[in-house]
Amino acid sequence: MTKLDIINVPHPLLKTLSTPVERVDDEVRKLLDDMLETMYAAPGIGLAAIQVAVPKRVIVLDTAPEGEEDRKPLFLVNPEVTWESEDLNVYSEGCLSVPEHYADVERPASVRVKYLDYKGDLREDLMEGLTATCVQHEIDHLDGIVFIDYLSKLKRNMIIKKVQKATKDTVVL
Ligand code: GNR
Ligand code: NI
Repeated sequence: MTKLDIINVPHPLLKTLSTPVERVDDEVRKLLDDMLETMYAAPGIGLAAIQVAVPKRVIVLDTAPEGEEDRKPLFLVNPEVTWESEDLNVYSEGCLSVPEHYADVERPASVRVKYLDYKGDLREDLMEGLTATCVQHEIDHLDGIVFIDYLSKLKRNMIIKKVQKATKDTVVL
């Protein structure tokens, strides 16, 4: 497995629409494996392929607490929300492409998601709680949306400036 580099805002790729995968072959599975390693190393609870500069509709999730015994990663190819609850949830979201910034985002509390799994089988699952929040955050990435897009232009621009400054100041030893 290979740990990949994560791109940060305002990278133009983070605004692009990712393309559906035609079939889950070994190349897609290799991408899923590398994304999982990258997500665990970050560490994060979700990752969309576009965050590692690959414009495919592929995401990985694992919302189990870090250090938990048997972690259960979810691999989702071509995910689609088929139902969303009327009740909403507010969660203080973060993003590996917007390091060290957090903001409240309101989303449906539960969603049903249709997707192809690691084997390429079609599945549909009900997701709730943090998993529901996270899967919607990841599907947004596939549509070129980052959580800061839900904030005011002023807040968004301030965060982008801070991320740019922080990454410019990073000295590579
Ligand atoms: O690691 C992550 N944590 C998180 C917390 C609240 C809501 C969404 C997330 S996803 C994020 C990893 C990431 O950037 N995925 O795209
Ligand atoms: Ni993110």
